[in-house]
Amino acid sequence: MKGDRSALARAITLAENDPERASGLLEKLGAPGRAFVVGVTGPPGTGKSTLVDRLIDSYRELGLRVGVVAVDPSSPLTGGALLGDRIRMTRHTGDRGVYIRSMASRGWTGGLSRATSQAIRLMDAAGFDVILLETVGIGQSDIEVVGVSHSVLVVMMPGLGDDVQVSKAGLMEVGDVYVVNKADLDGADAMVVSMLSLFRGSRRSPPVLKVSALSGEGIENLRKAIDEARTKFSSGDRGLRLRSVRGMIVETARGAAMARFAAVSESKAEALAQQVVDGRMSVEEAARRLGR
Ligand SMILES: Nc1nc2c(ncn2[C@@H]2O[C@H](COP(=O)(O)OP(=O)(O)O)[C@@H](O)[C@H]2O)c(=O)[nH]1
Ligand SMILES: [Mg+2]
Repeated sequence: MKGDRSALARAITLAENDPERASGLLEKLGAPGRAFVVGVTGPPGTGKSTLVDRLIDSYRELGLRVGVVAVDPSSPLTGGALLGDRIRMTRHTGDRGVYIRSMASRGWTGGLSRATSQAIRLMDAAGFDVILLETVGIGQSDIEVVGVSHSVLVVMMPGLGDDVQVSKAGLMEVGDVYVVNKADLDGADAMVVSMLSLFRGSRRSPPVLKVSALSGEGIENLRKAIDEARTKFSSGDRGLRLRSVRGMIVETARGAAMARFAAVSESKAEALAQQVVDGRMSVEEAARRLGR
């Protein structure tokens, strides 16, 4: 809470390795809600990490302290999971106002959702003003992690096979701002048009913005779009706070339930299988017992 970076690093490692013990620590931190949390999701390769890197600069120019949680193990921001979380993108090393942390991809099912939520609360307690959460938007659980955010960016790029990807992956529901990145490539306008047509006829009409994370084009515009929510957040908007805290509760409970299930299933399943094979129990009954 004094902003000690090595204490923060150790606390996040604890959340990754032993979320149960981390819970004890988190309970002493008080209510979350100082930091504004921006979720960044979308299919792999659309430029999320590059965009996050740009947003770091943009918020630093405003004098804000920025924390980053990247659950994409291949993130160039963090040097990838193989190199470990000590390796930072050199551009930001030495800037005490930036803290970048990758979360190991192992344990997706065993509670990365909980560890991610915990990491964000730890960064919040450590005094960061803005927290950027990058997650790969492919599976349902990957996407749900952004539920802890006050604003969610869905990042797309030209030539993705447009609308199909977005609607299939469940990305239609989660975004507050839709970003068509790689505007320097052909097909960006067509992508914007097809994104807009996806929302025609739905109740929502979130902004669809064209940017190039590579050149920096459109980044200020994007930050201003995000700032609408940040301004609301800063003025104490209860709806935004509820939304993020609700996400934290859900992700924490989901992680705990998965961990509990993983712990029982191994030992119990074998015994139940014996009973099913011997014709003493149905698969359905065995599954009910296993889930209990
Ligand atoms: N042409 C172009 N390439 C980009 C842009 N943004 C990112 N890229 C490239 O797209 C690739 C994937 O970027 P990355 O940020 O790792 O994507 P992520 O998987 O969504 O995090 C990298 O080679 C980037 O250099 C952009 O605006 N224009
Ligand atoms: Mg990435």
